[in-house]
Amino acid sequence: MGGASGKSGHRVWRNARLATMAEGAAGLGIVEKGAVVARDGLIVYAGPEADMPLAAGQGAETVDCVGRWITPGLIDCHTHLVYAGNRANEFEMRLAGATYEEVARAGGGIVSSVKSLRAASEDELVAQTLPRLDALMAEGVTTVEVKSGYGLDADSEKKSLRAARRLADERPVTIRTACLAAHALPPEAKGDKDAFIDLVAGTILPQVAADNLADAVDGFCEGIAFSPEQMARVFDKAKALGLPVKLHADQLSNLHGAALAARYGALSADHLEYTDEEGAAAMAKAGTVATILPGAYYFIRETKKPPVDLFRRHGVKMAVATDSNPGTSPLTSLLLTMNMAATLFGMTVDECLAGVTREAARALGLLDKTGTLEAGKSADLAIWDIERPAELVYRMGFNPLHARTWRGQ
Ligand code: DI6
Ligand code: FE
Repeated sequence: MGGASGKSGHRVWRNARLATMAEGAAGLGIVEKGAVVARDGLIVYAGPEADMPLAAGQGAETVDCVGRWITPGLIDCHTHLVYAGNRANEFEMRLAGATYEEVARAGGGIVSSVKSLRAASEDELVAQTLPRLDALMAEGVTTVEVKSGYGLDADSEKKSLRAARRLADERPVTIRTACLAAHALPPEAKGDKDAFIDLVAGTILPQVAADNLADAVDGFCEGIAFSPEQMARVFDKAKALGLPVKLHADQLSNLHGAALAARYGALSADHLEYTDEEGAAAMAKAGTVATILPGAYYFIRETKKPPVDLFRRHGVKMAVATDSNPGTSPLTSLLLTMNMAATLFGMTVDECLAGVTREAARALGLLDKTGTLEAGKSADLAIWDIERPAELVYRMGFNPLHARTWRGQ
């Protein structure tokens, strides 16, 4: 919108309604007659237009928002965005009545995505991922977390994380990466999970860390994946390498993954359909964010809902994310994800919007840099053609984004 930004990247958005999402402010931190000033990529002022310091706006390019709403740029804090091909064939098999096991025996499941990813070049991975990233960005997303986990050997995990990092060269967006080598057992491991965990902790994570390819270490703690003891070995290595951890926990059964994540001071524990009160209490104490993923719940027709009420009662912060992946959540709309979180899990509009802004930033360890409209943070904004914030959660398949700004641009 408007022309090119001023020489110093100095811009004012005025005549706007703000949902600042600032911590401690009531609800969405609404400012009715608001303005945001950005300079050199950072917010220098966000608040009532009448209180804007004269100096802040002087000489800036001015954008009249004509009453539009501004929220922080949206943050998708849990995706498996980098993959090759898709699994629409498995979707058809399941619709025809095949079980997950039958699909897996027919060469489907995570292993089929592993085969495709290993066969793809880094360039092909970037090219295949960009349309998915573009779909997210078209709805005002300015930060995306991207996991590996379809490589499952050192070279393929590194290829996938390099492809993820390269997305940030191709598009104006912040990319955070997580190494999810402990996602599934590759065929060559021949059923030996402990030996594969040795490979993850002894070889894959050290190589990934040496090349600075991961901002965090993730894992899948589940009967069909890895046990809490095996995940603890991965987390011990992550800690030794100085990397924060997060966990796919209690998605299909209660292995007390949430409590495990909390014990390691995890940034977040994700899914959590089967998490119990002990797990919620442990997360609250550790400050571990609960990342709610309604896309996977919907797509695999899960019936057990994550205990949102327990999280509320214990004061666990909740993020909301797409879990975008080819097997259980082929979803690239954070707006639709919010609608699902509200409709399926009873999350409020305020919780959904906080979940894709402030709490998603917290889940990535980025709350000091983005996630709210406050001075000192990155000028990551989404500007919406809406009358009230609830419209962002209410609609299904409609995109009211007017403009998007990343680091002031
Ligand atoms: N939980 C999930 O739902 C996905 N990964 C995970 O840890 C499944 C990913 C896939 O099926 O490709
Ligand atoms: Fe996931």
